[in-house]
Amino acid sequence: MSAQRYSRRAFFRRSVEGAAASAAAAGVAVAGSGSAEAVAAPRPGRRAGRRILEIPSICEMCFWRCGILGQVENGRLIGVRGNPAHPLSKGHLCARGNAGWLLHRDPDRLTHPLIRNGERGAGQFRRASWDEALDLVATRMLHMRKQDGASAMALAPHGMSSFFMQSLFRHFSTPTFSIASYGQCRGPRITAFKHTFGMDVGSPERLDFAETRFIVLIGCHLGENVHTSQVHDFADAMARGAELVVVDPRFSVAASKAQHYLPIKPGTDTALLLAWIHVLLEENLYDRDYVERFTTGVEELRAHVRENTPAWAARITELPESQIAELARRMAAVKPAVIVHPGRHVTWYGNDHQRERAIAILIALLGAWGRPGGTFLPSAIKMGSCECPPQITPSDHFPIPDGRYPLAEEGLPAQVLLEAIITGKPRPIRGLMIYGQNIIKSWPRTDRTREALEKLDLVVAVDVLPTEPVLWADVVLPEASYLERYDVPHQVGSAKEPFVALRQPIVAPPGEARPPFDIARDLALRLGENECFPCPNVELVLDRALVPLGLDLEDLKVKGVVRTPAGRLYLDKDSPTAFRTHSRKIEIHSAFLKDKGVDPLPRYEPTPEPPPGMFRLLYGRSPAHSFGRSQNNPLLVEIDPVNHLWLNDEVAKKLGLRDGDPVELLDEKGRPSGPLPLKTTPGIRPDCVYMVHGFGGSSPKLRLAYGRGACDTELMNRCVADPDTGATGMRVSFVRVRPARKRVPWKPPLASRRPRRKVRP
Ligand SMILES: Nc1nc2c(c(=O)[nH]1)N[C@H]1C(S)=C(S)[C@@H](COP(=O)(O)OP(=O)(O)OC[C@H]3O[C@@H](n4cnc5c(=O)[nH]c(N)nc54)[C@H](O)[C@@H]3O)O[C@H]1N2
Ligand SMILES: Nc1nc2c(c(=O)[nH]1)N[C@H]1C(S)=C(S)[C@@H](COP(=O)(O)OP(=O)(O)OC[C@H]3O[C@@H](n4cnc5c(=O)[nH]c(N)nc54)[C@H](O)[C@@H]3O)O[C@H]1N2
Ligand code: SF4
Ligand SMILES: [Mo]
Repeated sequence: MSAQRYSRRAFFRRSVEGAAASAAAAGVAVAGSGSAEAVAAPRPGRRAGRRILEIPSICEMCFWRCGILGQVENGRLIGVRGNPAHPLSKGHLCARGNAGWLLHRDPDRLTHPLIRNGERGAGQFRRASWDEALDLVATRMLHMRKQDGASAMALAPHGMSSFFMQSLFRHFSTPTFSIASYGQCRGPRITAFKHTFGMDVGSPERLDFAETRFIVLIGCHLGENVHTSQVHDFADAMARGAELVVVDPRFSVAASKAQHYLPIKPGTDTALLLAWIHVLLEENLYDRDYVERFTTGVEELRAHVRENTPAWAARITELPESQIAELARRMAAVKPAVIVHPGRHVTWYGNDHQRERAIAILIALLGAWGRPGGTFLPSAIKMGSCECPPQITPSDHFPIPDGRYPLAEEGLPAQVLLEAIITGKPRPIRGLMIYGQNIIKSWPRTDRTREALEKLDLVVAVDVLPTEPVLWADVVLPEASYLERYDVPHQVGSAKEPFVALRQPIVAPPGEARPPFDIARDLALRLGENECFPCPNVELVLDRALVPLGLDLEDLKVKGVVRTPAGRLYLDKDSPTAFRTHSRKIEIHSAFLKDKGVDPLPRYEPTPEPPPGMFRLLYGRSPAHSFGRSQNNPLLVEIDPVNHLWLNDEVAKKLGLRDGDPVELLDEKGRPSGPLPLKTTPGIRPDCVYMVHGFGGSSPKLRLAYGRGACDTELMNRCVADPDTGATGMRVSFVRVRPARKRVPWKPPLASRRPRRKVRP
């Protein structure tokens, strides 16, 4: 079945079928030396006698990593469905997960190593052999290390497949990593929770939707932000009668389900949180037993928030004072069964660590950490030490100049990396390997990113598609996609049913694309890092890692996922009080932070306002897309072909713009965005506009993604780093709106209308 013949109806039917046909996993059998295969049960609408093998693996259309069953007929991948045995998907996949298999046969896939033969950035390449490409990378890396030291080669990794390359870089050099999942995503949350509770809230977040009575979403737009099981858990909690507060300048899908919608002034959430904390303390509504037993520093907090009254917060947030106070009381009435979702993409205004600290402290005051209906505790999973590659602790760290970002704990902030490339200070960085991260679309200030890319002596891209940063590479290494490779085991202790799942190849990669272990090991050998990968193949690595579970790779290939024993989910009165913080308590006031020169209690820091005639640029997710990585998928493009610009309807009227008009945005330097259709609505505040991130592709080699809609990142010519963690605050750019000068080049391209192209093997 080709992508072209795949109608939208069939697509939806597929997801419905997927949920229903849970019997299929029962017929598990091991097939010779190949992958484990299950024979699918006969399905309605399918020709009798078709033999479809189902191979369990893991989705990577986003980082939730649901369980999939890859369906193979006569050696060809014909689809995927949710693995009913997998705790994160329970037989369901979202639109992206269902459509993701088309990546395997995307006609624009990278299939051979490439070496640049034009200007840097022009995307002109010639085909090369793996030997030639890896020799070139290794020679240049060795040369740079000799000339400029061990931190001269940096890595920008994202996603599971980069694990092996990260290990190699730890062996080869001072790890100079800039990781999107920290710097542009969860960093301030990870750090804030670590310094409050001794650990992060986890991924998946350990939120106890099954027992909760009250949910607070701050920004976090569940329903548009889709993580299959979390959205299901959220919907179930609502069906059971949980009360929902949504705080968002935009009337999101979640807001439409809420009893209490708070259209907050952007960037002022910390003030709201401090006022809630104030009410809990002043009215003695917090969980006193819990706070006394498990926490430290509440008296300092009490003094600290004395002035942060609901009236104070009302002026800042532009929300009603009475509503602010009342909501704190309602939360307190059902504590500890309250989820205050810490959010996931939290790098907003550059004061984000303090906002996340305020959320963590609110959770502590409600006694909701480690308690039913709040947050449950993680379970430990004992895995083999993955001796191959052996994990080493680096002896050196890349220095961050001027004592900035004292809490930058996981990698180098992007701006420090770029500064070092551009200025050579505090140490020169001359090479960059971009591994599964689109640094052109996911880092603001694209001009600065491009300037840095121009300066480098070596740019290597390891990717599956010719996305924007790939065009800047000197050497392109095509990786096998998530459907075509093994990765390290996916161990999840932060679920109520902890588990270990396997990503395994469902089909062979196209052309000469190679799996990540092979790429990293072959490069390691060329760099003389022979001890980095003592195992000759990834199967052996996985076998060793699985030993403590009493499993070997063959078992896990068949099962796809195994449950591991759950630990204690909740704190109780006999629980030990030792948390993994410096004081062994939940740190409301943190002496450690104070020592580091960081506010020991959260403080509200205002963010600059848009000048007259301009709007703050806000962005979020479409349920049918993942950033830019889904934009070349014909089924997903059919569901959601273009992003819209949300603009307040009264404002639109004043500007003479109507719903559906093609508009464009101008950044602060007057540079226009791509055209996109206008959505006028009362559901957004007048001071901001909103669009979905990921559209507006600028790589002509991605034929479906190219030039469709507008790219939020191209408009972000400001970013404010969080002073504590260095994470990239990106809701600080302002834009103007005007009618589009160019026609909106958008025709809904039914997948069936997509021009037929030769599909490479
Ligand atoms: N379908 C889909 N789902 C995804 C992803 C995807 O690409 N596609 N990506 C996944 C990833 S990696 C992440 S990190 C998450 C991100 O998802 P979230 O953690 O939900 O991200 P946010 O940035 O909090 O959510 C955007 C919302 O914040 C609102 N907002 C903007 N400014 C403010 C403000 O100042 N205050 C408040 N209170 N709200 C504000 C916006 O209006 C919008 O509704 O989504 C994940 N889920
Ligand atoms: N403007 C703006 N910037 C943002 C965000 C935003 O909402 N707006 N969101 C932020 C957030 S929360 C996040 S998590 C980041 C996400 O940032 P990224 O991870 O950079 O996002 P993607 O667009 O998915 O880009 C991933 C790159 O990896 C490639 N890729 C996909 N699969 C594979 C694979 O299996 N192997 C390899 N080697 N490569 C692969 C894709 O082709 C693409 O080039 O962006 C952050 N930056
Ligand atoms: S939420 Fe969707 S895209 Fe993300 S892993 Fe699950 S099925 Fe895949
Ligand atoms: Mo993210």
